[in-house]
Amino acid sequence: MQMTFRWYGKKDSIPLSHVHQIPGVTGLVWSLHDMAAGQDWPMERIESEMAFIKENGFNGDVVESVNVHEDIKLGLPSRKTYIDNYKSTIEKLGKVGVKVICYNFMPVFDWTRTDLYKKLPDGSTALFYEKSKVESISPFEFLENMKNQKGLAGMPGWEPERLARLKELFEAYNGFTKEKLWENLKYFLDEIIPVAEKSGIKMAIHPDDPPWDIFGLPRLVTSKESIAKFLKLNDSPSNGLTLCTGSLGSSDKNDLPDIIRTFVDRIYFAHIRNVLRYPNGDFTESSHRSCDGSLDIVEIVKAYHDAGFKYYCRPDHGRHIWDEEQRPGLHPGYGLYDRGMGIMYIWGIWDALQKVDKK
Ligand code: CS2
Ligand code: MN
Repeated sequence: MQMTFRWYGKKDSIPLSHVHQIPGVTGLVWSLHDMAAGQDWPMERIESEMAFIKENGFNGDVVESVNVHEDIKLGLPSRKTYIDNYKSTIEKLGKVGVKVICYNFMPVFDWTRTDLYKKLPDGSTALFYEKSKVESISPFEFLENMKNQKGLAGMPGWEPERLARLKELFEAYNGFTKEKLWENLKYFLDEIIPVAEKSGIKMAIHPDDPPWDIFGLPRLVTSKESIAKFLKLNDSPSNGLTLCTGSLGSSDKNDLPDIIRTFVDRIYFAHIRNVLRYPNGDFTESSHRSCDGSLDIVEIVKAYHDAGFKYYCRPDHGRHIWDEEQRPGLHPGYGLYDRGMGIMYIWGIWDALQKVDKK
């Protein structure tokens, strides 16, 4: 297993010299965060970002994300241009040695939370989802409430250009069915997967977060059954998964170790984090430790270990601890300290299992 760390580019508030001090991190997970969904990424920008990553002693094997334009999800005639741009971006990323591209196919909103700095009993803060808040208000009211939260504009999936079109997007999705979205996803895959194959790239879809429909918008990648359906849409080994335990794990219906064991051959990117679910459907992100949340991270890491998992892993989100919410320019959920501790917990389990294996 290769450990990576998500990095927001040269403007990231966390110095790379600090990332280096987390044991065993060999790769930075990167993107050109200023590119709008649907743009063809310029080769010079790709090359210079990759060169910078390498000069700093990391690999840039994993890109998260190349975002999918809404017109592709909606299946509009204009998707042709956006799919062509997507293919061209895949080819260029392949040329500089990228191995895995993470993306998602969630309509309108990427991950959704109601509070970015919810206080936990230990005084730290974390991303929090209050079910009744999302279910009782319109997406427009929801957005108004969220706009006041520090750091939101810099979060992937919540870019101001995307949100400015919210009304228009909701009109476009009016009456849009899950079947139609599956169809458009298959169309997209059949177009891009052959290009990924030729470019030596594994495409790795990120599951929907949370894994259920919100604001009347259909969501697809939410469970074991839907993952099986997704993989069958296009059987190529280049059509794979980012298995995010925290996203799938906010539903108590998902048995994560079982899901990992079932699909491990098609998992190219493991996002490992814990969530604490409440009986009313709310959930908060928690420390990685198994006893701090609802997910058994030990069993999750064991599932990867038992399968001899060789691909990439990252700790996904962390809490904000040691006053880190005051770090200027912090991306909520992406501080240094708790992600660093998450990595050490994952390595701790991994190393212990290695040792047991050798005995
Ligand atoms: C999130 C997402 O849970 C996560 O990994 O931070 O924003 C994720 O990066 C995208 O959904 C992947 O396309
Ligand atoms: Mn994730």
